[in-house]
Amino acid sequence: MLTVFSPNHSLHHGTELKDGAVTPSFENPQRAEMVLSRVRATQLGEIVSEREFDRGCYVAAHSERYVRFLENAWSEWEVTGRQHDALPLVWPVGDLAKSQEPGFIDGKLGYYSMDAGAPITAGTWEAVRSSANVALTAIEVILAGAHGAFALCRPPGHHAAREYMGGYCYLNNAAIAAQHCINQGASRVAILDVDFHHGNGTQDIFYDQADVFFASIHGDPRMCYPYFSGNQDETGKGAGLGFTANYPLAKGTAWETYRDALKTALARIVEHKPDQLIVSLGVDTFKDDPISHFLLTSDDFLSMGALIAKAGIPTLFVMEGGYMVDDIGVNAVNTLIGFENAAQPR
Ligand code: OKP
Ligand code: ZN
Repeated sequence: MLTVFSPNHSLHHGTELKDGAVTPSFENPQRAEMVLSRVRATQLGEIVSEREFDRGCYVAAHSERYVRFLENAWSEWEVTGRQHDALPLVWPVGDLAKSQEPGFIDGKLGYYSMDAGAPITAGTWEAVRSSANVALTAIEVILAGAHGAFALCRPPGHHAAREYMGGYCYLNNAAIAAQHCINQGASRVAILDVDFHHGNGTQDIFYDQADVFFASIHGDPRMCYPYFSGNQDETGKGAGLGFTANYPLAKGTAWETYRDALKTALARIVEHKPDQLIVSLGVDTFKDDPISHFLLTSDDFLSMGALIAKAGIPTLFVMEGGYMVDDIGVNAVNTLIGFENAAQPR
């Protein structure tokens, strides 16, 4: 299987607030390098660089003004004389209606975010747009007839909604790839999100669309980040009603229970008859992940890949989370190898 990778990911390395203290983010550059070395070591296939796409491809999944905010945020922050990462500190919740965009960067940061987990640094925009270009380059390989491809994206994307960033995510790489399929003529697409955390951003982007089916398996939001979405009763709205499916699972879930949810989600996906499947591949469901609470083993990822292959749909894997850096390469690539070994070439 072909892998698309951009070295520009390393331009983004931020901090986060952990238990009230500023620390280096769990979402660090080493993550992508570990996955890349494993792709090489296992000879998964060719590795190519991303190509350029115009911003219209990002605006297909986000608002124009949000993309402009991301593009300009660091320079607007820097000009105020601050050097540390730009982090939001105030949000327009409840009755503080989001009627108009603030004129000052500190206001904009809150206006366009769900949490303080997506720091803006000097290299963030360059890394973010390269990550989206990685996903777009890889989906074009699928559109050209490949049965599988791997977008080694970093930063990840699934918490990024049409108009906000959060949880290490800025542009929603999987959503951008999915909408690209539709814009290139696909009738229906499905997105399967197997990251430990609910893909609230992807859900937001496609919530009222019937052409993109979204299924997410994740830690129950009553106990797990992002807390405010991912319940089973969230199934879409308007024309999109019935085209979102959530499978929240308890902390401590291991493979057997996870597998049943995965089979159920895949059955719904097959029923949708998508032309393409995009997998938001977070491997933070791993038993030793430092910020998550499922118990999957490295071998379970082989089984996961095989089950996904059995759906028989051309599949793009898009890298999302996974924070046990020592094992992230094995776990991500095991999913791809499991898929390859079980896939029927077209
Ligand atoms: C991004 B992805 C919980 C802290 C949560 C943010 C997690 C973002 C995860 N103790 N911090 O879905 O892997
Ligand atoms: Zn995650």
